[in-house]
Amino acid sequence: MRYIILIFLVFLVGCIPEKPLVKTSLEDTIFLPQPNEVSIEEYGFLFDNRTVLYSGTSPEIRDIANEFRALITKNTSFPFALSENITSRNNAVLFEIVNADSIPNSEGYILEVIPERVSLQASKPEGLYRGMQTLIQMLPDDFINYGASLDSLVLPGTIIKDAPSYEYRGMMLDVARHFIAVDDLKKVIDDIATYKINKLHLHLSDDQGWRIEIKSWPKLTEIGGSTEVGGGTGGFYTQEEYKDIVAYAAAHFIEIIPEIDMPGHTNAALASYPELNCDDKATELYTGMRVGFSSLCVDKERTYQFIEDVVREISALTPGNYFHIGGDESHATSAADYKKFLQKVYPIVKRYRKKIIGWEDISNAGVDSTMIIQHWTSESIATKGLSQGAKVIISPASEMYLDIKYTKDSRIGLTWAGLTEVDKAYSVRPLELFPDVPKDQILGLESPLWSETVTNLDDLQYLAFPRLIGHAEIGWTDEEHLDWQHYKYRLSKHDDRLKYKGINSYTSPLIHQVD
Ligand code: TNX
Repeated sequence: MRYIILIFLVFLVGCIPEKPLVKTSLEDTIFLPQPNEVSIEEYGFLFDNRTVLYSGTSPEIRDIANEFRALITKNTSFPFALSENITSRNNAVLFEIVNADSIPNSEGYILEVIPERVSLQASKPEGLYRGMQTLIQMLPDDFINYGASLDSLVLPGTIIKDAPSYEYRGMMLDVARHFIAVDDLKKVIDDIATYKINKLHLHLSDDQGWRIEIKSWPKLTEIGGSTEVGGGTGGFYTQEEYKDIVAYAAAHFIEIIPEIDMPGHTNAALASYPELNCDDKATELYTGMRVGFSSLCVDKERTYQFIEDVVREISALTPGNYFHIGGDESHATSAADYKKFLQKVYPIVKRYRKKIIGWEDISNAGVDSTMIIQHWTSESIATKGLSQGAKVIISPASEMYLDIKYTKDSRIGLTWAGLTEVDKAYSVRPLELFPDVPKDQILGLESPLWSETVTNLDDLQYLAFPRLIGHAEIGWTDEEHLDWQHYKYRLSKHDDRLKYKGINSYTSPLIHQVD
């Protein structure tokens, strides 16, 4: 009897039709950023009714796998069942955590697409998440963009071994000059995650607005949050909303970095509380675009209580490692006061166990090797900070400021740093900027979007895309693989995906011209 069953089973297995081998190429696949090691396999992976998705038992990885599953099941009739335990490595899509010895970088991953399986491996969930973005970019355009219902779905054969060049790959949004609503912020998070960006720095306070609720200083948002550049109604994030943003970003493996700019860029606070001013008189709210006219009162103890309260409340809401203290353009503070002020602020931030980031200007007040300076305009000031052991985030205005106009005809944007077409934005090379600095002192890159001229999501997207995509590639892809012609070609083929995602990007003549 046993034999009969066995023979029957062997017969059954024999009846399952072999999956046909499908020849594929990577020709139509557009990677942005370009992975660091890509090899081509002759045959791709064909999904069918019996393809199973494996995630293991960790809820974090199940969530990542489920995100991929949702994409596949939306446009196919395949059940693509999710299973926690691996029963077969055949006809399977596997999301797996492996030992850090084989994939040391926490964001690194190995993606193998062969006829038998799609295997995505990483040593940490963030590596799987980054790898999943690569995998999504391999899905056919018709499928992703137009939701074409497919009976056959093939992923091109490849083996990709990938890891980021820099650990810090960020975007900054100035929510102070013009407020950005929570839903718009979430849309931005969705979109930047595609390009493997892992930090979102929020510039939460400036002369024109204070944008985060501080329970011990409620007038900051009541008064300081009530307007913006141009005199609109402004706005602010309640602590609950901020927590929601932090959680939403974390689900995209993006860390939120809060910035409270000080001692300058503080008019909104000075207008909210008379006691923060040396003369005890509140300033008027400000809705213009000038910089460098405001300063906290450096000699008052109350100022440091204020800073401590703000740092304490925001740090408690922010699980990430960093706190950005601004420190730029403090033209209304004397050099001596500026130094005195920052030397008192550093220990406050350190007490809340946050790593200090400041604009490169803080190098003038002295920095140490636990701190990070953000380079934006002066290589010599940044070099001063680097020689004191600080690390640097690269954001040179002329290549990386997303608020600078593309051409003189751009409908919005500023021009103080020149004009930044898409090719210029792609030309930043961190190692060339600071050739004498070891690579590990360069933490990474960040693209700031100041919002003096940005009034809505359309404006934001127009200035950020596609320049941000180029910066994301420079942060991820090793310098030896960066190539403008190749990038330009990929960007030109990427337009449809941007449109499909509802990203109102700038169409540059440079990208669409043939040369
Ligand atoms: C300079 S960059 C500033 C901002 C402005 C920006 C406009 C920096 C640290 N400060 O206050 O919004 O230029 O491009």
